[in-house]
Amino acid sequence: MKKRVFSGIKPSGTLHLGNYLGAIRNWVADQDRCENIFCVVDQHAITVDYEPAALRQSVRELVGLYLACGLDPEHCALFVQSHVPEHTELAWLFNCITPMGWLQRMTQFKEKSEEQREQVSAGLFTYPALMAADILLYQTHEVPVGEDQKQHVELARDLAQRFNHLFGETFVLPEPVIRKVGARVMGLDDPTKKMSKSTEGDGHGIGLLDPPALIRKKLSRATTDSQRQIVFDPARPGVFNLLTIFQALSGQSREEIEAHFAGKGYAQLKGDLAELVIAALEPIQARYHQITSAPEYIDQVLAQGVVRLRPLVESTMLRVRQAMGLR
Ligand code: ATP
Ligand code: LTN
Repeated sequence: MKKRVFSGIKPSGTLHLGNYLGAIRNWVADQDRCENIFCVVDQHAITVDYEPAALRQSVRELVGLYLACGLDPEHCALFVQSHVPEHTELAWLFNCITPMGWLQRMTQFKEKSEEQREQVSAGLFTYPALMAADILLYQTHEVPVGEDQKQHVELARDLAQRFNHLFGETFVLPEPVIRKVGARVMGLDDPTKKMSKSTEGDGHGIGLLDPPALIRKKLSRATTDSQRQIVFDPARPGVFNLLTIFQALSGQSREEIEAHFAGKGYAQLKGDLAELVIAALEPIQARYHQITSAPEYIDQVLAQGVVRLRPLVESTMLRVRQAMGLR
């Protein structure tokens, strides 16, 4: 039996290289071996300040990028979270059995609530219960994500265990799947912070739709250091990040890459890396423009995803409602 895989991305801005290397690329690579469910988690995107029109636009862009990166609707159910209302129903039920202390420990909440000085919503706090609902609703075995989401997937697993203990065996216990290379791509402007869709600044991230000239410019300005040797040294985060991106895209070993750059300078590293990134993104961008020129196609893929998932959603929810005494 194939393992069932679930993952999702927030439509909170244009996807960057970190989202690609940490998440989507790995989903694509494993799609033949697994039963795949990939979601655009729009209800997670509304936990912080947002613009409704921009959200609507981002949802479509994200689905277009899923397809352009190589997710095949024949092998994957692709859908938008809010189109399956059971996600929020299950999230409420989970809210009622999630200890406050578990949520208070979440590092993403601590970081995001500091950014949202004006108003921190209750939704931002209970965000992991909704994420657990996304995952557990589909009886998921594996959740491929970047390093930053490990804590949330572990909370989902703990909740599944807690539910099974309180109400009887109902949920599969999911596991995070995190690749060794590319699971935490750092910002080009500040290599001590992870590359994020929602971080402002022209030189922060490389967008999957960035044109070649912009990619060259951003990389040429990436923060490095005043040393000379081009080696994988975690104590030198700028150079380490550039080399890690190089490793993820070239598939070469660290030794091969260090040998390639021996005796060369940062300008060469940045230039070679730019060409590697451009070559990786070019086919994605071409497919994206082709897919988005026929917008009905995206609607059709999304509708098909929801239809395919219905039986599984209904069978889980029936068991959950009965187990909790709601039926
Ligand atoms: P936001 O800035 O709005 O929080 P984000 O850029 O962090 O967005 P998410 O939608 O939270 O992106 O993440 C989507 C997927 O990409 C997740 O699996 C996440 O772990 C992964 N991911 C996000 N940022 C990185 C990164 N810098 N390196 C590797 N993987 C990442
Ligand atoms: N919280 C994740 C996005 C997300 C997700 C999920 C990832 C929401 N639901 C279910 C994997 C599985 C994030 O911020 N990147």
